[in-house]
Amino acid sequence: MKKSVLLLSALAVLSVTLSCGEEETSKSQVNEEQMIEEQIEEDQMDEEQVNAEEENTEETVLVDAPSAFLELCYATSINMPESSFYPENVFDNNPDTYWATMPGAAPDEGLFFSFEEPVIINAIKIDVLPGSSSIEEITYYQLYINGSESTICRAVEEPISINAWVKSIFVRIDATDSMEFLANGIRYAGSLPVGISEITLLVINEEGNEVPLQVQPIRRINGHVQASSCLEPIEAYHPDFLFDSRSEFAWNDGNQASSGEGESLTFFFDQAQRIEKFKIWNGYHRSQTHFSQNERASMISFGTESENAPVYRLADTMEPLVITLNTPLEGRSFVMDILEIHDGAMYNDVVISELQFFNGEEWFVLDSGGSETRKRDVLNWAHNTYADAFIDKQIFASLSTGWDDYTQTLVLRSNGSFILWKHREQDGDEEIIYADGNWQIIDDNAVKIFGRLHRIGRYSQASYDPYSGVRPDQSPDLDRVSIFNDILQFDSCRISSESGLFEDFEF
Ligand SMILES: [Ca+2]
Ligand SMILES: [Ca+2]
Ligand SMILES: [Ca+2]
Repeated sequence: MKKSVLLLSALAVLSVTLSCGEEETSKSQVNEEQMIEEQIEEDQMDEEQVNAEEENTEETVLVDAPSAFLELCYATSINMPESSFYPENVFDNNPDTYWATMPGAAPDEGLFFSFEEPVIINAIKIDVLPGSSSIEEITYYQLYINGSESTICRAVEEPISINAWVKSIFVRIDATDSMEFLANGIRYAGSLPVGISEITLLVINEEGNEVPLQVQPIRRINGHVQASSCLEPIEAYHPDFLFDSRSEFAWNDGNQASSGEGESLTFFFDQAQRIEKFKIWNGYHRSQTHFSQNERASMISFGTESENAPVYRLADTMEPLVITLNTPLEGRSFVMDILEIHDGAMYNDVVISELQFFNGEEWFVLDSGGSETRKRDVLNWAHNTYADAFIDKQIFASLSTGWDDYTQTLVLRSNGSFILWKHREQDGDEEIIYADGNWQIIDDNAVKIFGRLHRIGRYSQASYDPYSGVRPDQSPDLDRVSIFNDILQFDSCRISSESGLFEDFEF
């Protein structure tokens, strides 16, 4: 609870009304009507674009059903084969398809999605998979609406009230059916995945009725991407990260001594594609610090391999940029040449975080299937080391002495990402550490973690009355995001931080 209170006050930027099971009054009717009119237009466009050969044809939207395009959609953990368990399965109106985590992965895993334009969402209904011999059941989850944390909700069948403009939602799994609430160790020690079959977003349609929003996914097209160079370790900066829907994972050029001018990306699709526009998350979106310290592309060319490609200028912003091509292109391969860059304050690496293409009807990305190969390599390594005990599992540690209390969790995932969270309250001072990013193997007893470190601290003394729940000054004394790395040493029962970032985890 302390965690929720502090995070809410420190992180909440947008005011969002959210409650588990309670109804709230709605927002501006005018805005709703405008939004619905736009959605109707989108629906009519979609209706014209129905292709009988494409899958999901039977779920194609009715003319009067409000719809919205996804901008990003990813899951922090995906079971293999990944193509069977993609997060988009929660939006296909089919209860038999679902997103599932890697076996044993549950607490702190989640599913993120954002819309191109904010949508007024009345309520959200999340259908978790019931427990069985092959599935562990989710019992509690937490919603982050537009990045703001809400209270933890029990996984029930009834919709949860939202009543707000929604740009993004992250559903974080908090607890599962057979989880034990240990003070230290792996609290979900089983080896089953958890899953969600459907997420239904309820909106008000033109007639004033509550109806499900038809969510339009980003299509995945098979192919591969080749970069002129890639920073080591490649598994942390791979060009596949251009298309993983995670804006904080990016491709970095590999020539550290020289600028990114002259670097290039070539996109190969298994079948010919039409491209009218592309959307680019230019620079490193892991944090504002990552963005400014690395290079961004300022001028690029984009075309098919056989022609003189037109040149486009890119603004220096963390907002995604939509570039309409001078002439629509068709082909199986396309080249993006980086001609000029915006200087990085620290590094000579040009970075692009995310790319999408538009074919006139829908947005699509390139799916190489490479993440599964990299995941299998990590699992093979783990199976021969003590890491086998904790890979993909949340490790929990806590201590409470009255004057020094802490809680911390760590997940090292087989997909090469990690998340570390720590809350400490010591003699009236409070500090939260939130770190995430990539990790790489050093040897059979050590890994290196690196990425973003967010520290929030409040060091006021006796002025806080814990019973009032209100602080005299809500702004934290420390709120800093930095680039960091650390070495984690591990053996058969313990993980330690070389830099002292966290207390030892035991498992
Ligand atoms: Ca489904
Ligand atoms: Ca990415
Ligand atoms: Ca470079």
